[in-house]
Amino acid sequence: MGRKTFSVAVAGATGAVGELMIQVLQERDFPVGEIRYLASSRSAGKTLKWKGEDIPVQELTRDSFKGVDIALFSAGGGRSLEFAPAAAEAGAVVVDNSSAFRMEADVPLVVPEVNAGDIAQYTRRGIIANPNCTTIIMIVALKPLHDFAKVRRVVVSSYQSSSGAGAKAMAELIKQTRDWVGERDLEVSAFKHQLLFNVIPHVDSFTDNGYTKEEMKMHNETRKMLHDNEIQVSATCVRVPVLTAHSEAVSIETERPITPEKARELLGAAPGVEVLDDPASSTYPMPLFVAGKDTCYVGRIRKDYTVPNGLCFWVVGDQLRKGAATNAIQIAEILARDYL
Ligand code: NAP
Ligand code: 3JN
Repeated sequence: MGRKTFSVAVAGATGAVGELMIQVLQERDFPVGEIRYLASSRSAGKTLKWKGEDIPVQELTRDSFKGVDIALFSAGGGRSLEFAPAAAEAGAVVVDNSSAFRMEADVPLVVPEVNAGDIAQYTRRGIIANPNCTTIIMIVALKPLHDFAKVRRVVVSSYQSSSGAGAKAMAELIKQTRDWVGERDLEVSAFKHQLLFNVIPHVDSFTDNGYTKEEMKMHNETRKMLHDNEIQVSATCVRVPVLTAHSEAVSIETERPITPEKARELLGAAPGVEVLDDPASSTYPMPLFVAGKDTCYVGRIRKDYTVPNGLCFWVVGDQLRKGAATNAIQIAEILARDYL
């Protein structure tokens, strides 16, 4: 008997995350029977490859999901709100990359290395939410430390690459670089300010408490996935002139003490994480070398001498891969293996 296959739709197929989801489905040999590419009317008629074959991109509509088993959404929150319920209604299980449903009580928010068991809750709405990319990269490292020492407080600063804001934002940083070299005026539209030669402490919009939405996602989503509403996360999210992969400087306070040696041992054994930590040889993770990888890399592990049970570390992950596409496909793999 042949392997069971699934009809898979990719909504947002022409975007940075969508294109990578298509690539990751192929890399991981996901059992796709039929593939359907969906995007805006602007892209209708274009073609994208699937295993060497040209597949037309269709306009995303409420009628796009007949016969679809798994619908992977990365077309922005507005499109998720409008079309994900229609996809679920048509019988598909939606894996949604946006924040549209992440904090809804009846929608599981899942990083397989952290809370794969929550996937079972998908039957309530037919939707599983993929967390925010910056949160995913932090939580894969936080989880083994939390299991051992119970994390109570996190202070994190992110260094987020331009592709986190989409394909056009990454292209703008490249163009700013070319225009600067060519002594031409620089165009600024993807971010509030020029990113080249700059860092911008502003990711997503500001909320009433002075934090940005991106920063509050890190707090709220971490609590939901760890099933712990007492953990406190104070984040400062910063855009830096890097093309791909987000870096994060993380300081944690734990209930029980944890030594750097124990943290290195736990992180070394944790799924989805690799330790790169040898200051003597200038070895630590950097986005230039993490881009394109599915693993999140941790280094600079040290005791935080300013608090009793404190630990600092540095974690870097490709936000388009583990932060979005790979995490979504890992969820789809569990659905295909255990539920569908
Ligand atoms: P992107 O490169 O700008 O791509 C956006 C995609 O959405 C394109 O395929 C676009 O199609 C489609 N789209 C836009 N308006 C549409 C409409 N009215 N109807 C149907 N499709 C429409 O953005 P991205 O970086 O891939 O991110 C997409 C979403 O994924 C984000 O909004 C966010 O919710 C989530 N996400 C992103 C990241 C990240 O690191 N980038 C990480 C986690 C989650 P056209 O090409 O036809 O315009
Ligand atoms: O800016 C980044 O580095 C990550 C961006 C994520 C993002 C961009 C637009 C909308 C999100 C997200 O995943 O949280 C959303 C969203 O809220 O859906």
